[in-house]
Amino acid sequence: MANQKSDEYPVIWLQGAGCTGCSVSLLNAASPSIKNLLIDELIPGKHISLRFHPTVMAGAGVKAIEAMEETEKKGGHILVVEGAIPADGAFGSVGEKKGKPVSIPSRLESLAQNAMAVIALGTCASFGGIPAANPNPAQCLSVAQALKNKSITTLVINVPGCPPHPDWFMGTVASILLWGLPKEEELDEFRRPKAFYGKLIHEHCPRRAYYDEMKFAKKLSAPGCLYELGCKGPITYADCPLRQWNNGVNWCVNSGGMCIGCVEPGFPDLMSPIYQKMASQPEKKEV
Ligand code: FSX
Ligand code: SF4
Ligand code: SF4
Repeated sequence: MANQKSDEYPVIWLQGAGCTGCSVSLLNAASPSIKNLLIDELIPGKHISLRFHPTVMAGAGVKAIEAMEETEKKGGHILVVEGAIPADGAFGSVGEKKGKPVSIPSRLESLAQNAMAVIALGTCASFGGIPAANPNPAQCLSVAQALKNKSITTLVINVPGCPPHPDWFMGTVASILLWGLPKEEELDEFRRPKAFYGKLIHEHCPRRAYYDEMKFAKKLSAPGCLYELGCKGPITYADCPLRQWNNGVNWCVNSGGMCIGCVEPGFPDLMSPIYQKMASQPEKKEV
């Protein structure tokens, strides 16, 4: 259990345009579990204090917003953002000020100003993801782009995945608690921690021998490499084949599906049509 000598890291969790799958994925964390994260010391002598989370907090209404704003005023918190940032106005708000709803972008702006760091959790927050897919009706942006537009320079760490693996989030937070903010060389060109996103799926895939022998599956769940059915493993960087999902039970390719490139910038447009062989290797750009 966290004790009085334990260093406390306040965390505010903001939800924008997403499906809450990122939170659900984290709730399924096995080791450490969500209980370890919220109640125990994530690493000896250090624990996080989750001050605001729309899905899991017991509080609601004005009191919950006050708790968030008090934390914001003190500064130094870790801001976790789940979901893309829609245009100002009618697409979503978080609490009120003087009886008027506070839009998601304006809430992001004030919460990010004094934060120690921003973790953009999930592909929507990291790169725009599904809400920003063509025709992007709510004009969604990634967190990094939304902050850049407002000249806010707080460090943004992208932890993409639709949804992200719980370990990718836990590991990123644990690393901040242990060693402080990541150094530039620990993040890739899309601000993803290399520790989790440094390996190409295709290089560690158990079906790779089929690919090398050009033995391609004709349908999903059949043996063989899934490349001709549309697998995006050759352009996707994540450690899924090694880490696996659901507490190490299985992962997309091994379960007979394929990698749809869910951690990459431009997903899902760039990876579409999902169930079609890639015509060429698309160029990825941060949104
Ligand atoms: Fe996006 Fe989170 Fe995909 Fe969903 O809310 S990363 S749509 S799984 O869960 O933001
Ligand atoms: Fe590469 Fe996908 Fe084939 Fe695996 S199934 S070898 S990741 S193309
Ligand atoms: Fe996403 Fe591909 Fe990993 Fe599946 S294998 S979770 S689609 S990166």
